[in-house]
Amino acid sequence: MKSEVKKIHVSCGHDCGGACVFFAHVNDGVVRRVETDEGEEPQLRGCARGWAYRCKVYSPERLKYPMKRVGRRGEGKFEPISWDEALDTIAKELKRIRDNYGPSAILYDGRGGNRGQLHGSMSGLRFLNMFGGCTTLWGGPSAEGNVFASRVTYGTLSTSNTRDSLPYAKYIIVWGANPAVSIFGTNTTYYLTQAREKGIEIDVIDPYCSETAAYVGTRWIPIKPETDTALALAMAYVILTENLQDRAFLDRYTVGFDKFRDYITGKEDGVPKTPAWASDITSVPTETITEIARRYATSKPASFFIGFGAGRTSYGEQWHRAVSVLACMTGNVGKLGGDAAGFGRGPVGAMIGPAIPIPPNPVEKGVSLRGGLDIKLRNSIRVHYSYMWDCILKGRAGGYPTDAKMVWVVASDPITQHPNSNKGHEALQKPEFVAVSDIFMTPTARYADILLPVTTPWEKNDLIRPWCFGPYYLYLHKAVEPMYNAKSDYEVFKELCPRIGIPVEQFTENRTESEWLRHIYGISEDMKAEGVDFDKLEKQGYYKMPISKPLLAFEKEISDPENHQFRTPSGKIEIYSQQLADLNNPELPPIPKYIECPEGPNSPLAAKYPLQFISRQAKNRSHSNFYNIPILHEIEPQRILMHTSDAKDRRIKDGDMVRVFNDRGVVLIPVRLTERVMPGVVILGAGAWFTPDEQGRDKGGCANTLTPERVSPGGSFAINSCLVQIEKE
Ligand SMILES: Nc1nc2c(c(=O)[nH]1)N[C@H]1C(S)=C(S)[C@@H](COP(=O)(O)OP(=O)(O)OC[C@H]3O[C@@H](n4cnc5c(=O)[nH]c(N)nc54)[C@H](O)[C@@H]3O)O[C@H]1N2
Ligand SMILES: Nc1nc2c(c(=O)[nH]1)N[C@H]1C(S)=C(S)[C@@H](COP(=O)(O)OP(=O)(O)OC[C@H]3O[C@@H](n4cnc5c(=O)[nH]c(N)nc54)[C@H](O)[C@@H]3O)O[C@H]1N2
Ligand code: SF4
Ligand SMILES: [Mo]
Repeated sequence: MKSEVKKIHVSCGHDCGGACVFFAHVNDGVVRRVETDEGEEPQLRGCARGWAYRCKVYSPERLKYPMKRVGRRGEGKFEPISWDEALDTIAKELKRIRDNYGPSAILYDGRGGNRGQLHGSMSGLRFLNMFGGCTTLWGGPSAEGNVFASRVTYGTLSTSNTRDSLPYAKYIIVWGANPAVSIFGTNTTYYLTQAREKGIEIDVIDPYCSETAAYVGTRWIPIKPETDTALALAMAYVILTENLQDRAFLDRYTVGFDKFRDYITGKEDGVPKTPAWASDITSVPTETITEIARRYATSKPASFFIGFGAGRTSYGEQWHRAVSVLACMTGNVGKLGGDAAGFGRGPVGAMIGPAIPIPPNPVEKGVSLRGGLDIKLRNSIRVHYSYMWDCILKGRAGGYPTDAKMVWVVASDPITQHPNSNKGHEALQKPEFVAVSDIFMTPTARYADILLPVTTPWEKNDLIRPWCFGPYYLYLHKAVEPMYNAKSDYEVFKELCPRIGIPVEQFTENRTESEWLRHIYGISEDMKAEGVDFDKLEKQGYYKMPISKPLLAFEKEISDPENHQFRTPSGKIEIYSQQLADLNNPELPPIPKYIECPEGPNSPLAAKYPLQFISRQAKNRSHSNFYNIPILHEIEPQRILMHTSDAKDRRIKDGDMVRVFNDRGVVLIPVRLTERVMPGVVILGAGAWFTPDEQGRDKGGCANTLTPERVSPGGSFAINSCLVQIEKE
């Protein structure tokens, strides 16, 4: 008799830009094949990574049992041990370190490798805060400059319409974004395609002629990395001097435009921000600047599609602030087919808050960081992701809030994903104890003293929020039993409780996994306000909100300003921010300004390292996830892209092995010569695993071998402000 095939709802659960519907066909406890969303529109259809997910779950490289290190840190030599030994050792070290040095000596790097609301790193934070607290990290590598700018300008991160608003635009500028690869909400490219099919012009501003430019773009506008603010300011100049601005909108909804105008015209500093001025900086021709400014101001409505790439720069928040001002000058905020160009979270389906409840961190007692702009306060209590290595090396003597004696990495691969991997290698030699929980032997896992094997999202139940943009939620069902000896993170922390004196019921509240998920829904104001039918969500694995027309951000603030103020101190959109003026930091001016980057083509370092190096998301990876899935390498082999003219002087041919280097490290990698990247700029896909040879030269193609730890004044990872040289190997 044939055994029954069950269709179980699953998804990838990583931080990939999307959250798609998949069904695993399970028979005799094994997933035989997968199927994506074939249901009602809009379908949430998956990408190649989702289709290849079976290769991940059943990968022979899965960590199969807990292990202890027997070689040097980083060498990757381990010996299997029992779960009891692993958990007893971690419990002993946790207690020893807390009792000898205080809980702040435990540095917790819990990140978004798993975006589940129950499992992943959040359950660890619940556990550690019950245990006495820990030092955590701040400064999301994604878009901290954007978060900062959006809070200043709009007082919120929810600034975007639902994506189905895009086809209503008359003109779209995709800027520092590549949604054809980075997804940015599962259906984004679907709606951009609809716009394109309607004949809407889509200009793409990027140093790289991205997949989005190639697929839906009508024009690629190459720009030097780091200079986008200058372009935005010159567009403002054109709009202003040609009197194309929406004066009524500015008067009614914004504060401080007059101060911005004085800066743009040069009244403030003697430098008019003309297209010629910006052209010198950006290398975008003056005619193009004038033309896109006019077109953006006169096509009503017009929409920016803003990504995070240009924000991951030395003064990334200035660009984010500047594009928001353009959206205000043209009255595109709160309009169907328009866009506020803020952080971009959608009006529904955000679900940022509800997760397994995390008690207050005793280490942060008395300090509230919620929504605050005070970077000094943040740094006094947490460590910026970019500075994790420096903090471990220098500790309190270096001005950091902790002398980290224990590092626990959960759902994170900082050696690959944080800047300056070689410094990471040095730093991870120092702590007294390092624990890592992961699915695979990642570059960071190689440094663990105790390494714990965890389950993939197919081996547990969880809730997943849509990637910022809604309007839907996913309930992931367990499709197969945990592979080998793997446990979920939640299970790991639960089993640690009795070992360190936390009653298990305190951690579990006597809830099963599915009871937790229902509870998370129960405490989620968002989900209830949005009318999410939890029974339906649980049963079918996804819940698409029935919306008959696009939902608009700021609709009420725009239609009824008397009763709906913006959530800024002035109640209006802040082109000039008094909060920033009060910070009195010339690098965070109250109006957006262009500030030249310290590691760019005009800096002295360019004599030695003349090429600007940027990284971007790759279509075969979700950050470091999927790097070890061979079939996905075929989609996009890891190569550095270089303009043909830059290769000529260096006598480099397409496919040659080259050395990409600066003072921070060396990457050995094949080169791809192309016209799809600007001269003077080279670009690499992020997320390839750091794989040093005996001389410490990375052969894995890891971008962060080269990137600086610089943080923008608003908190952005400034990894796209990076200079390198390339030579033929
Ligand atoms: N496939 C895939 N998709 C992902 C992810 C992934 O790992 N893989 N990660 C997800 C996550 S967590 C995030 S935060 C987002 C990140 O989303 P983004 O940061 O928007 O994505 P990137 O690809 O890094 O950058 C977007 C574009 O910006 C360009 N760029 C870089 N520097 C500059 C600059 O100075 N100026 C301009 N104008 N453009 C510049 C790059 O060439 C790229 O085409 O992506 C999400 N989507
Ligand atoms: N140079 C450069 N660096 C970048 C970027 C860039 O564009 N360029 N992008 C930045 C961005 S936007 C981000 S968000 C960060 C992402 O940085 P990270 O969050 O560190 O990266 P991920 O690769 O998503 O996930 C880390 C690990 O989580 C593991 N994992 C997956 N599921 C689970 C689970 O359930 N439990 C546990 N314990 N582990 C699990 C994966 O196997 C993986 O090793 O990287 C940043 N770094
Ligand atoms: S990796 Fe992300 S975008 Fe691709 S199928 Fe999985 S959930 Fe969807
Ligand atoms: Mo991110």
